[in-house]
Amino acid sequence: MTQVKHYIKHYLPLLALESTVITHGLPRPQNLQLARDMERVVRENGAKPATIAVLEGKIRVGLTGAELERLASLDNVRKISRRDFAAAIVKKETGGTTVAGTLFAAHRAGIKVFATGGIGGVHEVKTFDISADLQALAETPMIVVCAGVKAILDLPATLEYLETMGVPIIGYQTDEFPAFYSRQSGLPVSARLDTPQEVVAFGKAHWELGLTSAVLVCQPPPVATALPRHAVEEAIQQARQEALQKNIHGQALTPFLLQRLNELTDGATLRTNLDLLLNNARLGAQIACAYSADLRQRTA
Ligand code: PSU
Ligand code: MN
Repeated sequence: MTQVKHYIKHYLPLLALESTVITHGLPRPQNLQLARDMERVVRENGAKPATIAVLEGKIRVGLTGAELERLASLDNVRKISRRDFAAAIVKKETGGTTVAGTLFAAHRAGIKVFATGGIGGVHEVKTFDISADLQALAETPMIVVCAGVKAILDLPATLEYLETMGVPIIGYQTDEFPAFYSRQSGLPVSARLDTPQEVVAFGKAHWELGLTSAVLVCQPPPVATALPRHAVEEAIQQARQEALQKNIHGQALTPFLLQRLNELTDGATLRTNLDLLLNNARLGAQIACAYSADLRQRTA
């Protein structure tokens, strides 16, 4: 039995982590460092990390240190959303799973809690592009910890879409939807919760009704590296403009925008991105522990 299966069987705390952030979202060498740091933070907070990816055509839930290192070093790997699994399998390819892809594989493996940086969402109307993350959130009963929607996206439109799909938007210790790099967006959440136990109780109430969507837990980026909105707004506009001019679209758009923002802000957005990923890994692990404690109590 694999370690992950052992954990599931005994209701021990597991936290799923995605890998597109490693293969496409962050530059080298910060990507490998971050992947290792996230796994460490999860362990320090009492849970087992399961980073999810596709390696040579096999869906893998939980990677070894060597596998993580190899994934972080590869060029031209596939970015795997739900539509891409079969392609990677039949072509025996390797790739990083997006939020949507990770939700699919983690749920299939029996994992209940997942942490990421920022989910995908609706891009500006000029580049009609709605992330598959949103549909996956609508259909997958898991707790997903994030810092909101990546700020390169249309936040109000993304919230409208999630509302239509019935996905609860939880503000973690906040009444406001965080804006990924910034703590404020001026947009409301659908409920505020303040502890991991409250999040678990909310998820149980939601799913016991027979509702089957994810519960999106939105935690603002840490105060120390959070950026004021006006400090990133100009860079976001410029990066979007360049993407339009260069005709960058589809799966390449989000990675392009993130990389350009990092360059335009002299690394400030990258620092915030790394920080919030670790912060979300910590909260994800705490929620995984609370979920596991609740399950063990119920089944004792
Ligand atoms: N969070 C980050 N950086 C990232 C991502 C999330 O801090 O790069 C990734 C996630 O894997 C998410 C993807 O699913 O960006 C969104 O891509 P798209 O907009 O093409 O669906
Ligand atoms: Mn997209």
